[in-house]
Amino acid sequence: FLKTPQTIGVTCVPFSGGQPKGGVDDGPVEMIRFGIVDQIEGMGYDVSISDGMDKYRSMRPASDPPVGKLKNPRYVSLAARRVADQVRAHCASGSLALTLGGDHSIAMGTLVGSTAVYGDDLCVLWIDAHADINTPATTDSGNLHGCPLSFILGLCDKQDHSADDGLFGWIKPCVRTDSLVYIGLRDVDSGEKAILRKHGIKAFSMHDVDRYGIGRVVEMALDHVNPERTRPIHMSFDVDALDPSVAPATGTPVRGGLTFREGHYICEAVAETGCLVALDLVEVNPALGDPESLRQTVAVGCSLVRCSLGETLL
Ligand code: HAR
Ligand code: MN
Ligand code: MN
Ligand code: MN
Repeated sequence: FLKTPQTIGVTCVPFSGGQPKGGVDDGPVEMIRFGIVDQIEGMGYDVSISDGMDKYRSMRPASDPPVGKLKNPRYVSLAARRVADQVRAHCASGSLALTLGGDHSIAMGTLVGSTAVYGDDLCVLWIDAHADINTPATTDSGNLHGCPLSFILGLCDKQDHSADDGLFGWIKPCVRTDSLVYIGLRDVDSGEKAILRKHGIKAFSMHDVDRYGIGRVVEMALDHVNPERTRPIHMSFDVDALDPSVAPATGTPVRGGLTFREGHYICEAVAETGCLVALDLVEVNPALGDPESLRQTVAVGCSLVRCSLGETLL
């Protein structure tokens, strides 16, 4: 694959159907308003933007009753499927696919899109306070932003969620459990812990960040999924991985998170590999908190994106 793409393909996904709080669908427009596109262009990249971001809102079905425990299942499936098409198109043209969310359920789409092009050579860095690996059977909340990885890794039982019409049948398992690594975890459900253990999925929690420091953690994480630094990387960055003092405007903040520098260090280290082919920046919710919380969170989101594209490398 082509290291360090010169074109960034941006997909804006104003979507909140994977969780109950409104406002996260305004994340992309706020990052655009803050100037993320101009900033990326200013770094010397060409930028192309997927069209029809307004369509995501109008895709909401008139009726969308739960399937099992899963909430808004048709809406999430439809939106993710569109995300997959848009991300696939960017990757296929050799662009780095940058997806601005929206809640984290959209990663079902971003990963289907990136793996459609890069296959199982692709590895995944999941930066999050949460593991987002609940299956339709283990989820308590029924919120699909807590579930994307179980679909992508092929961990859900067919009966779990396709009682009616195989709503998520278009998502084929596309990432191997040993191609995934987490950084930042600190709020993992007991059912999720069992899944991580059963499949031996590598995870660096905040405890590991405290113990080893962010430098060693990132090195160990990359060594696990990408030892030669030759595999394409998809980084899915949930802004709630950061401490709420750094990124307050998000739906499920958990204290004890990454500092401003730790978050940026991860992005810089990934940029340094030259292997980044897809980046998701999700769960910025401009509706939560005061205007200053909003400004701070949008600003840090944009800053993480720029760092992932190499802004701070010398
Ligand atoms: N584990 C919980 C659930 O499944 C909470 C997960 C949600 N929050 C996120 N995702 N922001 O990272 O409902
Ligand atoms: Mn998440
Ligand atoms: Mn999270
Ligand atoms: Mn399934």
